Amino acid sequence: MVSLLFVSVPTGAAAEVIYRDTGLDPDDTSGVADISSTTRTVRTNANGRRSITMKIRAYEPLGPSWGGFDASIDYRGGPRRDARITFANNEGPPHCALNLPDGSGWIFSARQVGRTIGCTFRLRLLQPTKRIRWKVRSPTSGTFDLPDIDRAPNNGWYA
Ligand SMILES: [Ca+2]
Ligand SMILES: [Ca+2]
Repeated sequence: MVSLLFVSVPTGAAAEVIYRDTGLDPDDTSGVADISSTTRTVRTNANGRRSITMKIRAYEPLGPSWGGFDASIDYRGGPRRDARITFANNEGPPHCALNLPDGSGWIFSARQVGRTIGCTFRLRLLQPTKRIRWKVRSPTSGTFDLPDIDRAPNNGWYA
C-alpha cells in the first residue's frame, strides 16, 4: 500500500544537523543519469522532530523528464538493504517513493533544481537503530531494471 504524504519540513536556522555524509562518484558514464554526489543529512528541526534529507546530484542537468534513481538504505540490523527509495520525474512532478520492508510505502514530493534532486521526510518512518548508509544506482531509464547506467559508489556503501 502506498500512502501519499507531502511534507514541508522547516530547515531554518533553528534546525540542528546531527550528521551529514556526502559521497562522491566519478564522471564514469555518459547521459543524464551519471551520478556525481549523494548526500544524507539527519537533523533535528525547530519542532524537535528529526528528519532526513536525501539528495542526489548528477553531472548533467536532470531536465524536465527522466527515468529515476534507485537507492538502497541500510539502517537496522545487519549490513543489507532494509528499504528502497526511488527518485523520479517521469509521471507527474518530481517525487521520491519510500518502500519499507513491511510492504508499506510513502511518496514524497521532491525538490529538483538543475542537477540535483532531493527529498525530506520524518526519520521516524525508518526507526533507524544505527547511522544510515546507502548506495544509489541509475537503472535503465524508466524501467528500474538492470543493467545499471551508473552505480554510486561503484562498490559497497556510503556510510
Ligand atoms: Ca558517476
Ligand atoms: Ca559510478
